[in-house]
Formats: sequence, C-alpha cells, structure tokens
Amino acid sequence: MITIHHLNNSRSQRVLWLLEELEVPYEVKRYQRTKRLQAPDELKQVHPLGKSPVLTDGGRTIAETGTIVEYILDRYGNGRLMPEHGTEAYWQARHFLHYAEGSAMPPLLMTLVLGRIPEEAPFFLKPLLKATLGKAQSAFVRPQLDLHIAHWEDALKGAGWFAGDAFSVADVMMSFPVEAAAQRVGYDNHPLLRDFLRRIHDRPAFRQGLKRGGPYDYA
Ligand SMILES: N[C@@H](CCC(=O)N[C@@H](CS)C(=O)NCC(=O)O)C(=O)O
Repeated sequence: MITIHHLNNSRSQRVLWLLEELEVPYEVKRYQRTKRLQAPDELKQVHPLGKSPVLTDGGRTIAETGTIVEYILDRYGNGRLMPEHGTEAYWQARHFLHYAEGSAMPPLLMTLVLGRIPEEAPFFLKPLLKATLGKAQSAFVRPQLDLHIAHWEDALKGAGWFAGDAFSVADVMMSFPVEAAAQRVGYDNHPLLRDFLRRIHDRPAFRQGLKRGGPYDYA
C-alpha cells in the first residue's frame, strides 16, 4: 500500500489529488509545519532531505514530486493521465512535469523569501531591507514571473489544459505554481488561468484529495 508523507498546506497536496484521480488506494501520514513553516524533524526519518512529499510503497522510498508522480503513473496509471507516447501532447506533458518544480517554482520561492527577510529582521533594518529587496523583486524576479505566467496562459489556449486536449498529469503538476502565483501576483489579465483554477477546484478528485490532506491555503 502506498503511503504519502504529507506536510500540511504544501505541494504534496498534488500527489493526493493524483491518487484520487486514478482511484489508487493510499494512506496519508500527516506532518505539521513548525512555527517557521518548516517540516518537522520527524520527516528526516523517512527521507534524509526531510521535505514533503515522500512516497513509501513496500520497501521503496521516493522523494521529489515529479519522481513520485512518474512512479505512480508507471506502476498504477495503466496509461491514464498521460497523452499517447511520442505525440506532441506527450512531450508537452513531459515538459510541464519537469518544468513545474524545475523552472516555475524558483521565482515564486524567491518572491516568498524576499518578502519574508524584512519581516524577520530587527525593526531598525526593516525599512532599508524592504526598499532594497523590493527593488530586487521588481527589477529581477517579477519580470521572470511575468514571463512564466505568460507561458502558462499561452499553453492553456485551445482546450484549456496544459498538454493536449484532455486533463493530464501536466495539469496536476502545474496546479501548485499556478495556485502560488494566483496568491502572490494574481490573474487580473489572465482569464485562462482563472478558468483553469475554477475547473480543477470543481473536480471531485481534487476535493476528495483536500479532505485527505487537510486545510490547504492555495485552493
Ligand atoms: N522540489 C521538491 C520540493 C520539496 C519541498 O520543498 N517541499 C516543501 C513543502 S511545500 C517542504 O517540505 N518544506 C518544508 C521544509 O523545507 O522544511 C518537490 O517537489 O518534492
């Protein structure tokens, strides 16, 4: 039986959603973030990085969302949620499967970190840090984020999914950066991304995944 080691309010939610879409039975072991929003040390007993998600299945332990998702599709997918091998849609799905964590998340994480540094600094440094890091944010990070968001909106033209004309693993993987950017940037000028979020939130498997994973700020 698969166990997902799930940190509350995290990108691990995608894995629960995928398993619900595929109707694969699984257990959830929940972990709570510390006051500083980090994973508890207990997770390091499951995998040395101590990050979530981690999947355990029999004697096997797998970390990193993209690998976990590939493992689940490979072992339990029976061809579902992945476009036909070798087609354009297939390579588009592979692109988004890797891109979600490899390229889309770093500028979002940077936004989070740059915003948090002044909050945690001594009071007399806050204004200086806010001004300096705010500039770095608007000069370097925000243009990158805008570039990425334009790529997402463009990908949704057509059928409204990230790969081909049907819902796939690409949509599951991309949901986390899309949710995170909705909070940090907003989609006033991106109707396809707004519609994408509405449609995934309506999926019964998405809602069931939320029940199993617990409160999730991103949806
Ligand atoms: N790229 C990794 C990122 C893993 C990761 O950073 N997970 C976050 C959850 S959103 C985490 O465990 N954060 C807590 C911490 O770093 O202590 C993946 O997709 O699995």
